[in-house]
Amino acid sequence: MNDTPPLLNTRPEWLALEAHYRQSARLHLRDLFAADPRRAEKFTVTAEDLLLDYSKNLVTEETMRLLHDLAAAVEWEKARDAMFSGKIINRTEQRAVLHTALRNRNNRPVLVGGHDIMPDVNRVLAKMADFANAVRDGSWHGYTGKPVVNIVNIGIGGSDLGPAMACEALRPYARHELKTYFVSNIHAAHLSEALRDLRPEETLFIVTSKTFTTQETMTNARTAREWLLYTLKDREAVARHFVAVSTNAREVAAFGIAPDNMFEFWDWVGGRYSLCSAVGLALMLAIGPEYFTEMLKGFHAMDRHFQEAPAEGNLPLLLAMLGVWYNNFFGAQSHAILPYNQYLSRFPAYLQQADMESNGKSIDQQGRRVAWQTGPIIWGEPGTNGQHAFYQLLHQGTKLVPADFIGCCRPHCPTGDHHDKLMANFFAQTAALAFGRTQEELRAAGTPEELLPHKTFEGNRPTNTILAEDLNPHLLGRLIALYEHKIFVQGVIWNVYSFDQWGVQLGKELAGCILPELQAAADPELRHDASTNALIRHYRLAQHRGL
Ligand code: G6Q
Repeated sequence: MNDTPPLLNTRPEWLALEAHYRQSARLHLRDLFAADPRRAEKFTVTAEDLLLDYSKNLVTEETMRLLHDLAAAVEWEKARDAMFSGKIINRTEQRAVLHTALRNRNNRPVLVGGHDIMPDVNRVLAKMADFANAVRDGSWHGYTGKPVVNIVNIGIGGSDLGPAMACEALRPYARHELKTYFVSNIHAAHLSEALRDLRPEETLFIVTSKTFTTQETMTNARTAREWLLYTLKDREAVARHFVAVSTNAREVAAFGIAPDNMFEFWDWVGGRYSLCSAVGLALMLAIGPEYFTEMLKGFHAMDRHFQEAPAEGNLPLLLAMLGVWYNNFFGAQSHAILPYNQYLSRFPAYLQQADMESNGKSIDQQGRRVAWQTGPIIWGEPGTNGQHAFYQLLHQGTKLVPADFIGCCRPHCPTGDHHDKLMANFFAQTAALAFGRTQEELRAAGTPEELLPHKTFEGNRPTNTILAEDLNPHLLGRLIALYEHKIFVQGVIWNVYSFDQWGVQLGKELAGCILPELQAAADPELRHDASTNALIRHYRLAQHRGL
């Protein structure tokens, strides 16, 4: 039996969308809204208090039908079920993809190679909770008997961005006497600035690394260990001030971290999908096990929604299809994530990794070069800051930038009327982007003729509005899972492997080769290209001048 799927761009459903695009490219949101008073209602879906209004997109009911046809043709439901059931869907690494098991709150068995992984998941969660409670109530203390007041997570990429983003997002739920810091960059400034005002005897390091071999993390961890021992002077102190989150027990022990102080996870958890695993330890320490569990329940609720909601109301599926519409038919190169919530300031950066490392691929699952666009460039900043920076381009530039506006109805800081003002901007921006301002409107308002072209807003800029009641742990879980599953569906449509990341290897290997050349006492023989050779020589000369 030949199970090679047809090329995406030869599928009849794809060709139908291309034809539909040619017909609908001249549509304007002004006309679409004028023609259908029920448009907003028709194109709004909810899951609990999470509302998605996608009516300000350049779509008609026909567009949505055709997009659903495409999703059905690639059998997204079959692919989803394969992921949830633990099939080896990450074939280039021969791994199952089971971040959903980490928050499987109904505890139904999940089998990997015939072994139910739920007892392992629950055992590690319980161990994390015991540890978090002990640190938070002061019964875990440092080498000199002092309680921990500083938590420093040392990790990078998937071992940093999730807990760093979530600690910021859930700051109102955190214990304020415990300060959390995240050190990822190998630039020594990151570690030294974080440690500048900290006292070693009150500081706990979490070395978070799936492999425990990552250059940046291990270099930072070793420097942190020296910093600690410089003051505490006894290697035994390491056991009270360092814990590890890893899959590599051997390397953890070699570093001097006691096996009891290692929180394990498994190779079926991808780095960028690992927040619900022990990688979330810094977050659990900050907000406590109860709120952490609330977040897991939120993830689980969205997992269930993704599995059970009908296609027309399935939020991750809808976001995925709308993204495909712009990415593949309108030629949009990027997608903006614009949270109107300061606590979500790291959310765009988090999604940047989740999306771009997952779907930034150009080879399909059969090893052929794709002839269609895959993952977009993800970027963004919190509103309203972005309005005073890059929104000019969104409103009047030559590029189409679809955007997700994310906001909450209730504030955590009910100070004056800040929140109403924030949200007035939130609603205003999507309306301005969609409907613009016409020359007739400007003329009627007395705008001088020569300024008319400059002050005109064409509108027709597509946005999704994602609105929730308030930013709590449960919502954060749902929001992250919403995007995880959106990314998953897009990977299925584009027929790429979303759970590997071979594209990060080459640079790492070359850096490994260049490092000894930078450090050699005598001028090394350089065998790179002319540009890289010259740059290395320049660097070495500058270093010597500085001696
Ligand atoms: C994420 C990637 C990557 C990874 C980092 C850190 O999906 O795999 O960002 O998380 O390279 O790796 P370690 O956790 O092994 O240090």
